[in-house]
Amino acid sequence: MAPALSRIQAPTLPRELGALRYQPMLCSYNHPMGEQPLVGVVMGSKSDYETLSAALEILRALEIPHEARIVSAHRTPDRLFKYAETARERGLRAIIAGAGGAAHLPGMLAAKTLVPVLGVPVSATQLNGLDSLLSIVQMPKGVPVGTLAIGKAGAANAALLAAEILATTDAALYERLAAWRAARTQEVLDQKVDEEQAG
Ligand code: RP5
Repeated sequence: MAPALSRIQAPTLPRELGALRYQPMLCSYNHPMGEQPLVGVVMGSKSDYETLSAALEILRALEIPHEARIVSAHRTPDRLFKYAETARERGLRAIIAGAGGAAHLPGMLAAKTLVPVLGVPVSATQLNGLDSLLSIVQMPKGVPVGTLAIGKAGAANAALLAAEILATTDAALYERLAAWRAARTQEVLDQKVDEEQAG
């Protein structure tokens, strides 16, 4: 785990990120968090956990209440419908859905709820996630799924995108996100190249 992920540092923004500084007047209302899950992380199989763990890691680091569930579109369709149908009343504000192969899970969830669905293609077959990417990204007009990159990078970005959605109405989360981004910038600013190693 990257050291900065385990603990959120004070939001000292590098000059490059000055524009990210939180401005209260931009936030018209504020929804501080409670204990109740705001983000649902759903995967088609336990075998997807390694990929989706990248999303869970980010949600934990940003202190966003969340839940993780295994829901298969083709093996547990009734569970899928129930999850999507109850998502809003249970307080979920975003759903991250990862699946491999034909990957119907994100699209079918999106078909049954207006809670935003962020799809993560998982590399699970001989096609290395390309099958899943095309399946998730090619939703027909009218039922959107926000599609991220294949694998762990996509899972991490799905969590960051969910956090950005929540931060539009949560000032404290905005500050934590700004700090997280600042830490990523600082990591690069601190990098040095050993010319011999670089070849
Ligand atoms: C998909 O099939 C799952 O999302 C998983 O990526 C893939 C393989 O599932 P298992 O055979 O490992 O259960 O439905």
